[in-house]
Amino acid sequence: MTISLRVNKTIITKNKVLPQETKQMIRLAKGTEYQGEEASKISSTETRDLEGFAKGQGVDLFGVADLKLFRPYRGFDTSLLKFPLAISIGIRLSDPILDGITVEDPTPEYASHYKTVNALLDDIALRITNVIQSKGHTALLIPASQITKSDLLQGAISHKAIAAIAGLGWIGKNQLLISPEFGPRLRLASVLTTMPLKAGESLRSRCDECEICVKACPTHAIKSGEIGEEGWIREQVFDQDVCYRRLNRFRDDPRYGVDICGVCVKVCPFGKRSSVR
Ligand code: B12
Ligand code: SF4
Ligand code: SF4
Repeated sequence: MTISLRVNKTIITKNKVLPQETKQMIRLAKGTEYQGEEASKISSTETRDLEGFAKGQGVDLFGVADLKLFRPYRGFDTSLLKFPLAISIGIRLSDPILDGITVEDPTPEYASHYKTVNALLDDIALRITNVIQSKGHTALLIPASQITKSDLLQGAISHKAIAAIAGLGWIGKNQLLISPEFGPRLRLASVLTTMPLKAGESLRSRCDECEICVKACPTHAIKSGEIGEEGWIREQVFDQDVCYRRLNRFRDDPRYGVDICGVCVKVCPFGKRSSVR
């Protein structure tokens, strides 16, 4: 029996002797995994292609995290670490909307923006997942904003950790991902995958002596701690319960209807740098 495969409009037949480059294309089309130098060349090209695709769909930030660097925390489902890599995507938020937030009023505009950006992230994460699956690899998208363990106030996996490992930014004192370009004024989603891709390198924190978010938080949830080499326990640096109670108050208000506050997002000087005044 003769098996044919269409690669870039060329029909290639299994019985024929094929040049090295063509063999590589067939393996790529089939999604075969690689080793060594060949693997790293291919993964760089594939990573650039996937980044180009994601940016064409509307993401502002794209990175790849090596999940060997992920630190499982209490309640985390370690079976997710069967995926060697995770793609982090980020969409920046609108500066005028963020600038409009006050301690008294997170604004209906931010509430609507929150929903739109979450939906867009989930949509693009699904498209990325489908591209990866069409190449024969496995991909699992983690939605932008889904609490899967309500008793622990946790999602399936931390988008911030994935983005930080991928080198898109650092985790600031406000416990948010701070990108050099947009500060914390962004939202994130992730796609866990087996596709061979080139992973990024993490950045060092640039919070230094700043404590603006610590002082601005109306519930005093932020405790001025920063991640160290040895990691940290969220509960030691952040009081998620008082923050969540405030978000719930706004969610129950028909003007907003979602879990928002955003003061610690608004005040960070790294985000304000991107704002046009
Ligand atoms: C549950 C949840 C909450 C809870 C708990 C918050 C918290 N800090 O954990 C509540 C309801 C209080 C909350 C509040 C808010 N949230 Co919220 N929330 C989530 C959600 C759904 C899950 C977070 C989670 O699982 N936390 C569990 C803990 C254990 O993990 P973690 O805090 O993320 O940190 C761990 C990792 O960093 C990890 N880690 C593991 N390996 C490694 C390796 C390295 C190198 C590093 C650095 C770290 C690391 O260590 C930490 C554990 O100690 C995420 C979406 C998601 N799936 O990530 C959004 C998310 C974190 N929320 C977000 C936002 C914006 C908010 C609010 C501003 C609300 C708003 N929209 O107005 C506030 C801000 C509160 C704050 N300052 O942190 C954004 C953050 C965007 C950003 N720039 O970072 C996210 C990512 C949603 C999104 N799609 O963008 N949130
Ligand atoms: S979202 Fe509001 S309450 Fe929660 S940490 Fe940020 S500023 Fe504080
Ligand atoms: S406001 Fe200052 S301390 Fe807080 S996250 Fe931003 S830079 Fe870091």
